[in-house]
Amino acid sequence: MDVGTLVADARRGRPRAVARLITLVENAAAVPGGDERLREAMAAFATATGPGASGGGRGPYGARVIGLTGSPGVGKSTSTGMLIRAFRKRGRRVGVLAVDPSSPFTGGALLGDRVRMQEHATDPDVFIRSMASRGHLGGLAWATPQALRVLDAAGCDVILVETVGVGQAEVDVARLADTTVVLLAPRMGDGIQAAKAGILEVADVFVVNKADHDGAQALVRELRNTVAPLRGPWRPPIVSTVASRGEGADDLLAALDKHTAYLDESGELRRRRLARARDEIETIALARLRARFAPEGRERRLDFLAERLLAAETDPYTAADELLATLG
Ligand SMILES: Nc1nc2c(ncn2[C@@H]2O[C@H](COP(=O)(O)OP(=O)(O)O)[C@@H](O)[C@H]2O)c(=O)[nH]1
Ligand SMILES: [Mg+2]
Repeated sequence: MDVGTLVADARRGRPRAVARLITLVENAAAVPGGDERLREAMAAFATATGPGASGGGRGPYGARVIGLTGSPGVGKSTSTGMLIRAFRKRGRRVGVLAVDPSSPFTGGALLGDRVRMQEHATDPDVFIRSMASRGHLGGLAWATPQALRVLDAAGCDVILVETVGVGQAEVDVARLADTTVVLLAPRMGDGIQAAKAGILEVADVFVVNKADHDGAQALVRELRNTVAPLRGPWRPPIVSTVASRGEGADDLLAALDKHTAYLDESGELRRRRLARARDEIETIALARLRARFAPEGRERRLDFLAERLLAAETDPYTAADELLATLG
């Protein structure tokens, strides 16, 4: 199918076109330099999703992007399901991007669309997609913003991004999201001490999930003591939930709304989206730069330079200059 048709169909919210475009993003991430058809699609979407198009002045994406992060097993997928229901009750069109390989959404990119989300499988206003973090172009940092553009073009009002529960991705989601939800749960180690370094700092909203378990109250108190001394205009609220029973959905939604209002009023939304746009451009530029070495035999060139550096025949700066000199 040609890109023009895919783009038009995606903008009509046709799930197959949305799925195919996200597959295009995923596959292009494995190709040095990306994919020309994807470039065409992104060009079409970038102008269509700007203020005044679908966004109505809401910024580069019309959709609100909400990131959910936290350790594996904390309840991110379950909470995502709870939020889908809550936003659907409000009549919102919801996109979900699950980038957690251990997520029940995942298990093969296409399969993941269906697993465990049967409830929403026939809902034309819910798009669920998992993404694998394969690829040479910085993986998800390269692919996720483009997948967001596809979902936005499909008219999603809200996009929930469930992150990989491990490694740097756990913190990196904050650079993609308007609002970052950090989930914690009791019995997951030693409370907030066990939380990955840096993750508490990126929270706009805290969720203490599994509030049906012992230790939830203590965890809330511990968090409150951590958050209390925080200065700045936004102090992250702490919401208790039992996601598996849908309890706390209203409180969570209220906290998310409050943060959205804060983002709007403070100008922080614009600041975050500018930072996101910068990241997006830089990531693509660096990937394209890297790809330009490839035809020249970058690997061979690098091997050669590495040998010389090891043999003390050059210094790393000169070697880097020589590598850059092979660029056209
Ligand atoms: N008791 C209890 N179990 C929960 C709750 N939320 C999720 N779970 C369970 O915890 C496990 C991990 O949840 P999941 O959403 O897959 O976590 P993720 O790895 O963060 O996505 C699943 O078995 C869920 O059913 C909760 O609020 N209470
Ligand atoms: Mg999960």
